[in-house]
Amino acid sequence: MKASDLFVLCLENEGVEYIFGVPGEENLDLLDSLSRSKKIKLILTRHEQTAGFMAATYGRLTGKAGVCLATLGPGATNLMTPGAYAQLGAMPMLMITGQKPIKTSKQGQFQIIDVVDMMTPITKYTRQIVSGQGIPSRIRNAFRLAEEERPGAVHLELPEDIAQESTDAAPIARSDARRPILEGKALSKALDLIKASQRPILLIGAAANRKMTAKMLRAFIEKQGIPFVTTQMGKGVIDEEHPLFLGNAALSDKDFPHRALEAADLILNVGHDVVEKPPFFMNSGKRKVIHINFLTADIDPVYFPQAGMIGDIANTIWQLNEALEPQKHWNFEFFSKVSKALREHTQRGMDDQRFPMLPQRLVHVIRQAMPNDGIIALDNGVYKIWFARNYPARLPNTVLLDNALASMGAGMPSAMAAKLVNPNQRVLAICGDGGFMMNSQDMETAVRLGLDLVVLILNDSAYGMIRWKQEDMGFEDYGLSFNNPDFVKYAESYGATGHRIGADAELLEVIEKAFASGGVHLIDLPVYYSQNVPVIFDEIPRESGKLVIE
Ligand SMILES: Cc1ncc(C[n+]2csc(CCOP(=O)(O)OP(=O)(O)O)c2C)c(N)n1
Ligand SMILES: [Mg+2]
Repeated sequence: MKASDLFVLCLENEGVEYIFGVPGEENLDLLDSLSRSKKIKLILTRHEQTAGFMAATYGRLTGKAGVCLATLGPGATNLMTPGAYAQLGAMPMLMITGQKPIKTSKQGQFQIIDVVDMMTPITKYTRQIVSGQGIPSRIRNAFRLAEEERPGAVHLELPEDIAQESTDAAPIARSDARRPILEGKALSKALDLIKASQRPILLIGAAANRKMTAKMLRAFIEKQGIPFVTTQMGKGVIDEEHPLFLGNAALSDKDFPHRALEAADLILNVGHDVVEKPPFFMNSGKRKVIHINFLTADIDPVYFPQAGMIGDIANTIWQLNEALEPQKHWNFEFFSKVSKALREHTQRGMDDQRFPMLPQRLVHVIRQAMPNDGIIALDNGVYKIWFARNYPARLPNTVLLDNALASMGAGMPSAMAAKLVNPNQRVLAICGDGGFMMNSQDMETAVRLGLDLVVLILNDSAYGMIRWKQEDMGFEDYGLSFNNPDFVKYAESYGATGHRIGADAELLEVIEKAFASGGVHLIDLPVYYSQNVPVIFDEIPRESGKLVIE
């Protein structure tokens, strides 16, 4: 068999459904083999970054490695950002790149950089395939590593002459190894700590979203009555309308959930790792932390947990819930105050209909437009903080945001992948005018794929997030404003539908209509960010700081 045919067979064997990419000359043998696959669909994009973000999001939502494809040199360098996005964000993804023939080459160093080496710092595994015979084991190992905890990016380089070889090797079957589970002594040590604590709290992070621990955690919270805080990437594991919800750690500190974490004497940290911006610092030494995760903790100056419960998270929570009874001396009075104050605060601005729109109001309108299972996919900008903080996520993986690499440009591609994976759910991309324009060319891909997708552009004609930090640091307003294209005409030129919002009351109506009519819609919404600094840096710290433990 031709090696490139075997390569495709091995991908089929892994259950691959899509390859997202931009092929180059060096991928043509693989492309030809792919053209005969009945199981894998090639999704051509207009930039490798889009392909990578889509593959990573596919992996994030399914737990199966998403696959993207690029050529050597410039194609491979364009995959660096989504590679880092998948790696930091723990999203399983395989990047495949081509290469000139490795045995003989007549082209000198034209387009050649050491791609395998370049991928080293942003992958779990990066290899050049040097023989057709090696294809099955390389692919199997790449998928195993991408998908195993902690998931991430892997890379394989398939050179032209290897793709053309003939080989008699065959795919290696997927192994069904189970994840290790919590060991008994770790359970009893954790039980001692929890029983001795006065004010335990749960922190729910990204890893709890990965493997659907929602059911076990819900049962745990119901039986024990321990309140919880979510991290940005832990949103939705437990319904954020739950009465024991104490807020999302969207800001770095001094918000209501941080006050709760500070007041706790024991944090049960479920699935948070330090790649996501830490919601609490351990250096005060006042609080104990139990690290509940698939793997032991990465130690950091701000994170060095005293105990670990290592193993499959859902199983750990189940074991813990069986062995533990709610303790009479647990005191959640302060947490109740936090809960009340948080709820009061997040109501503010909800009904303020001034225009351009306030982010607080925007979040409220979008929550009304989205059913519980509707998915919002956020790019990176100021609004991400407001959505993380004020948008109650009702179900797992319905708020797709990136609080790990926090790259601009991923909002619309991740929404596109979410729609492919969940064709029956509403999917809304929410992007700044800066972030949207970083990959706006792939509107064409969304239209070509016939996706039903609504993209909301928050228009402040600026890199607002940086402008806001600039203001907070006391600098002059400089170097962060730009002009935008006419987004309505821009959408139309792609065969999509464009809308411009001119008043508060129009937004909900336009979104409803856009979802009802199907196809790709672009909505240009003017936003007003100038309240960010007083609210985030003054009002929230002041009001949350008033809460005291009696
Ligand atoms: C690829 C990339 N470049 C730069 C940054 C730094 N950065 C973070 S937010 C931001 C501005 C975002 O502007 P926009 O998308 O318009 O959103 P806004 O904050 O204005 O709502 C920048 C430049 C980044 N996170 N990612
Ligand atoms: Mg902007």
